[in-house]
Amino acid sequence: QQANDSHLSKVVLNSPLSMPNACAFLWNPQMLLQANCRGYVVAQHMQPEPAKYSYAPNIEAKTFIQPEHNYFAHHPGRFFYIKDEATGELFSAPHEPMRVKVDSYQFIASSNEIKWQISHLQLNITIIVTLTAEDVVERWSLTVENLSKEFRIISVYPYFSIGYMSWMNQSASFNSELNAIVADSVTPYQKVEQYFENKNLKDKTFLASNKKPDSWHCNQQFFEGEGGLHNPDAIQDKTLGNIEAIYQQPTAVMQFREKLVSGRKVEYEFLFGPASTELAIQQMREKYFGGRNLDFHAKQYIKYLNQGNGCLHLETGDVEFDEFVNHWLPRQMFYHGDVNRLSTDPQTRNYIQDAMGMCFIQPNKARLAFITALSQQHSNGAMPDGILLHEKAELKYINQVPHADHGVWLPICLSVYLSETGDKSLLHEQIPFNDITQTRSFIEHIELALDYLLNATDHRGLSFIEQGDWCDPMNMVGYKGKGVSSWLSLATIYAVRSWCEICEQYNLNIDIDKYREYLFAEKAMIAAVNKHFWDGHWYARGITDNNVVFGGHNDSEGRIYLNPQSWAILSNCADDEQTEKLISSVKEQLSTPFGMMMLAPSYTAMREDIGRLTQKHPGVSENGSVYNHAAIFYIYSLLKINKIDQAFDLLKLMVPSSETALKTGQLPLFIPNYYRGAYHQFPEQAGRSSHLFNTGTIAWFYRCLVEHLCGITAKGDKIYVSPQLPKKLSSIKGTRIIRGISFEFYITAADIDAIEVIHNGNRINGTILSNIENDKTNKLYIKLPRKEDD
Ligand code: CEZ
Repeated sequence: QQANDSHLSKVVLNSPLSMPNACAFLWNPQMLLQANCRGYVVAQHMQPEPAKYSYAPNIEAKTFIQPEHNYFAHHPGRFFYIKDEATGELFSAPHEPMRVKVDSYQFIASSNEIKWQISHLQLNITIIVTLTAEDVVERWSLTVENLSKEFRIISVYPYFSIGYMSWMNQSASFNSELNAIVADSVTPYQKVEQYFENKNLKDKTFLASNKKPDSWHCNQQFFEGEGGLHNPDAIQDKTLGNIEAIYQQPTAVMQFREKLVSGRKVEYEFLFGPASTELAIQQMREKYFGGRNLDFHAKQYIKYLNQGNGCLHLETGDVEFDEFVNHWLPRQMFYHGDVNRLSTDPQTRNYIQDAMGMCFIQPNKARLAFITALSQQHSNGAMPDGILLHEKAELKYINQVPHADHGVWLPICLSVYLSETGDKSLLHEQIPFNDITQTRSFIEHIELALDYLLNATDHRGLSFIEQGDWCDPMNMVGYKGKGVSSWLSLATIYAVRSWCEICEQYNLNIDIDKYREYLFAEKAMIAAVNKHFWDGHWYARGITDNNVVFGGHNDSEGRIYLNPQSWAILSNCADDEQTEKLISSVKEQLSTPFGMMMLAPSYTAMREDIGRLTQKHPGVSENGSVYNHAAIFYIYSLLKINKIDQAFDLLKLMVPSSETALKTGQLPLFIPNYYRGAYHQFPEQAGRSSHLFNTGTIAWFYRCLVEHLCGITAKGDKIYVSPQLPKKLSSIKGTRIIRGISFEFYITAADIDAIEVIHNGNRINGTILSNIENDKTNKLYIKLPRKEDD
C-alpha cells in the first residue's frame, strides 16, 4: 500500500544559462543516467561493477561519483544539430555544444523522463530520454516540427558521444542490418586471468535508429575537422560522408534529411547503450522500437518507479515543500534503498541507513538488507567496512580503510522497521557470520555488535576512532591506535539506548544481567563524554593520538563541529542547561541561509592529527559545508526535544526551492549531499549545491516527517499519535500508512492544555489508538496546544 501515486509531478527550467549545471537523474536496477540541462550526460551501468559506454575523450580514472561534477566542451553528451539546408543556419539542441541562444527553451524533469522543448528558426524540437524497467539502454525520441508557412529542407543530426573506449582496440562503423552505429572496443587489462573475466563485458556501444539515416559519421576527429564541436566540418557538407573509425576515437552521428511542408512533423526514435554482441543490439531493437512497444515499456518503467512511493502524504499549504516531500523525496529514497547507489560494496553505514529509508517504502526489502548486513558480521561482533552485494564484489575505495562506527547503525535504524511493520520475527532469524559456520539469532548479532563497540574504548571509556567514524576523511585522529571520537562515543550510547528501548517495547526478555550491563555502560559513557569533551558551551569532537582535544574553544579552525552536539541531544548526554548552551553555540557559529554547517571555521591547512578532512577545500564536503547528512541529524535531535520551529525552518532550508535556486544552482528534484559552507570565509560561493544525489540524508529526512511532523508511529503493538506542528503552519493534513493501516489525519493548534485526539469521531483517552479498523480508512483529528516559540 502506498500513500502517493505521483509520477506526474514535473519540474521546469526555462533557460540553459541561469543554472548551467542543473540536472535530473533516471535509474533502473542496472544503470543510472544523469543529464544536465545543456545536454551533457553521465551514464553508468553495472557489469557487475560500475562501467561506462559513453566516455570522456581521455582515459578516466575509475572512482566514485564526484561532488560538483565538472562539465567541459567534450564531456559526454547527447546533442542534436539542426541545419536549415536553404539558409545554412545551424544550431544544436538542447544547448551544447553550439550554445546558440534559441527563441524558447524548456528543460522538464519528471520522474520517468527528461524532456527538452525548444523552438528556434521556426522549428519546434522535442527531445525526450527515458530508461526501461530492466535493460541497459537509453531510449531517446526526437520530434521536429516545421512551424513556418514555408516548405523547408532540414537536416537533423543526432550526435551521441562515445569517447575514448580503449587504448588497446577501438573502432566504429555503421551496420546497415542493425541500422545502427556500432563501436567496438576491448577493455584494457594486463593479467591473463582478467582476459577470462572480461570476456562477457559489454564492450560495444551502439546508437540504433528506427529510421534509415541518409548518411553517418563515426570518427570523432574527422567529424569535427577544423571547426571543432562548435561548428563541425562534416556538417558543412551535404552529407556526412559515411566515415568509419579505425583505431581512432569513435563517435555516433547520423544525418536525416527531411522535406517538411508547413506544419509537418517528423519523429525519430533512438536507442543508445552498451552491448556484448550484435545479436543483443538486434534484440534491443525488436524489444523497444515500434508504437506498441513504446507504450508498453514506458508503462513498465513507470511501474518500476511507482514501487518507490512512500507511506506518507503531507499537505502543509506550502506547495513547493509538499511537492518535494510527497514526490521527489521518496523517489530519491527508493533509488538509495532499491539499487544501493549502484554500488556492489556499499559502505556499511550507508547500506543500513538506506535500508532504514526502505522501511517506509518496501519494508520486506529492508528486512533482507538488515539480514544481509548482519550475515557479513565478524564473529567477534565487528561489522565490516562495506557490505558485499555480489559474489564477485570486493571492498574498494574507502572500504579499504578501517572505520570504527559500523556497529552503531543497525540498532538505531531497526526501530523504524519495527515501527513500520511490527515484525518481531526478524529478531529471531538465525543468521550466519562471515568467518565461522555457526549461526546466531538476530538479537545475538546485535548484542555482539554492541559489546564490540563497548569494548573498543580506551582507559577513559571513550570510543577509539581508528581511521574514521561517520566522518570518512577524519582518518588521522586515531591511526596510531589511541585517538578517540566524541561522536562515536555518543553514537554508541544512542545505539545501546535504542536497543534497550526496542527490548522494552517488544518484550524481548533479554538476559537481565545483560540489560543491566547496558544501562551501566550507557551511564558510564555519558559521564566520560561529559568529563572529557564538554567544552563549556558545546562538546568537542575528539582527542587525537597525541592526546590533543580538538573541536573546542581553543581551536581557531574547526572550533565547533555539529555532530557531537546533535548526538549529545539524541543520546541524552547533554542535560537541559548544556542543551540550551550548545543550541545557541550552534546557532551562533554554524548557521547560514542554507542550513547548519558541519563545522566552523573551515580548516585552511592540513592538520596531520585530524587528516584528509582538513585538506578538502574550505566549505566543501566535510570541511564545513552544509553537509546535509550531518544537518539532518541535528534537525532530528531538535525534534526529539520538541524544538519543532527551529527544526522545521532547517528542514525547509534543506529542500531546494525556487527562492534559493539561483544560489544553489539546483532544481528541486533531490537533496544534494551538501551545499557549500564556509559562509564567513567564502560568502560568494556559499550555498552552491554539490549536485550529488547520493546521500544518507534522505531516510532521516523522511523519518523526521513520519515520526515528528505527522507523528503517527508504533511501539510494540500500540500505535501512538504525537505530531508536532510548527508555528508557521496553521495545520497539516495528510495520509499515513503504517502496518498496512491507512490514516487520514488533520493536525491543528488550539488554546488547550494537552493534545486532543479524535479517532473516527470519538475522542480518545491519551495518545494511544485502539479499536483500529484495518480495512477502513481511519480518520484522525488532532488538536495540539498552541505553543510559544522554541
Ligand atoms: O561519502 C560519505 C560517505 O558515503 O561521507 C560521509 C559518510 O558518512 C558516508 O558514509 C561523511 O564522511 O571519502 C571522502 O572523503 C568523501 O567524503 C566520501 O566518502 C563521501 C562523499 O559524500 C562521496 O559520496
